[in-house]
Amino acid sequence: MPRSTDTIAALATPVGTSAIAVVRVSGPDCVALAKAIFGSTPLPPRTARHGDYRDLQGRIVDDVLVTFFQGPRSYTGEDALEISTHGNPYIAQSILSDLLLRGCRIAEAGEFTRRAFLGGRMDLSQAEAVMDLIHARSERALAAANQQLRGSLGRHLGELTEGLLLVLARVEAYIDFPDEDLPDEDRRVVVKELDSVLHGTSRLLATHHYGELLRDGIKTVIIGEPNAGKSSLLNRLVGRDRALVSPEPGTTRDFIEERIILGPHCLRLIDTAGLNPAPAALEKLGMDKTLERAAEADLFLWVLDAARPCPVLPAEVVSRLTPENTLVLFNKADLLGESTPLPSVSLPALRISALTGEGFSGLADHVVRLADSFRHDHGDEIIAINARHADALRRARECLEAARQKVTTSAPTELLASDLRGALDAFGEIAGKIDNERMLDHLFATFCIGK
Ligand SMILES: Nc1nc2c(ncn2[C@@H]2O[C@H](COP(=O)(O)OP(=O)(O)OP(=O)(O)O)[C@@H](O)[C@H]2O)c(=O)[nH]1
Ligand SMILES: [Mg+2]
Repeated sequence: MPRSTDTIAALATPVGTSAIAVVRVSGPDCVALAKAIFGSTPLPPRTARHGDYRDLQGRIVDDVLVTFFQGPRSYTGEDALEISTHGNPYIAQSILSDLLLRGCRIAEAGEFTRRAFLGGRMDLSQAEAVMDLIHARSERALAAANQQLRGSLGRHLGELTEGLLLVLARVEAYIDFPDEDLPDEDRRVVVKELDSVLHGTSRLLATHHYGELLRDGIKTVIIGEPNAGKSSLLNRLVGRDRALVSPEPGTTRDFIEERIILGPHCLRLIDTAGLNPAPAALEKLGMDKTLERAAEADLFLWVLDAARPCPVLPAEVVSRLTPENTLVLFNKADLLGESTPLPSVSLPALRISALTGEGFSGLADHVVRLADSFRHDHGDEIIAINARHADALRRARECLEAARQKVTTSAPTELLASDLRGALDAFGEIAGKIDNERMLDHLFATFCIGK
């Protein structure tokens, strides 16, 4: 990998007043910079040193802690400095301006991580995990990011790649002998090995949905007839009066979305306009939005007024409700006697009161169980691929399926090998074994400056 010739610097903490701020520097000039700024004794690697930051004019800007990381044992793999200043944006800015005068350049978004990737410190799926780690909003999302950062996805892909290389070796042995066809026995072995790689690929691909849920939050749509207590439920789950509540049916017109943490999960909780079988014009507009949200929901909380007969919901909503994605909530339980029977429904149901909080711990437990069931079993590991991984895996699967077809129809081995190489390239893309500057620009542009 080419070594960077320029030294980059950036603020690694948010701009604002805080206890400390950290300025990060990486590149070949770090040793010289440290010497010029902090005096002549070389900084010992990986040891925090207290000292005065003196700018080019010799003025003390701040007393700081500086840590020198000697390449390759640093985040980027290059020599690097981390300067912890008092958390005053003016101090951090003064230090950055001084570093620029001394020849550094301001880092681009994600450039430190990009250097770590280019320097072989991590593969691309691990670089993405750094982003996931920074943005993780829930215990499960954090666990998945931590595992990916430690190479879980890379290991799974490594196994698939090895399996595929064996197949390719078997097939390529025959390419040099055009008169000899792949013997039937080898053909059978190749099909078996391809099936195993295909199975592994599909298993990884199946985790994409869970990956989306972990990264974006689980879209949990609250539905039900007008006045059932949907907004009251949202307010109690959010912990504040977020939505208007009133005894008048048809209070909520537009949908209202709030993120909440429920146990180890992050939910995107969406309160909607009540589903009224005979809506007035304005109510109808609100209901259309409810139907749109329902079409893309991951989970449903169907709120009913426990004292009223079970309402009829639109067929397009009912067809989406299953025991795996829906919890029926008989609300207003406080108005019922303990022994009052509830209407029977064919979906899991609970008695709750959005007014008193009755039944909410059972509600939380049930929703957590439903959310956990989206996870695909990979033993103790949480694999949750992102859209880029899914795109590459889909292409790999297409190539593998084409290859399998060719083996069974005795197509020329060159063509078979070409499909296998296509699948290998697609696997390689996930770890970043490709030379695609545009893709890297695009990917690292989503990082923050200083990361
Ligand atoms: N007693 C009792 N009243 C409740 C409960 N939950 C909601 N309510 C009352 O029921 C009425 C309707 O509540 P909302 O939360 O506005 O109902 P909604 O389903 O959002 O209604 P729309 O937005 O009109 O569809 C309000 O007067 C609430 O105070 C409950 O658990 N017990
Ligand atoms: Mg409402």
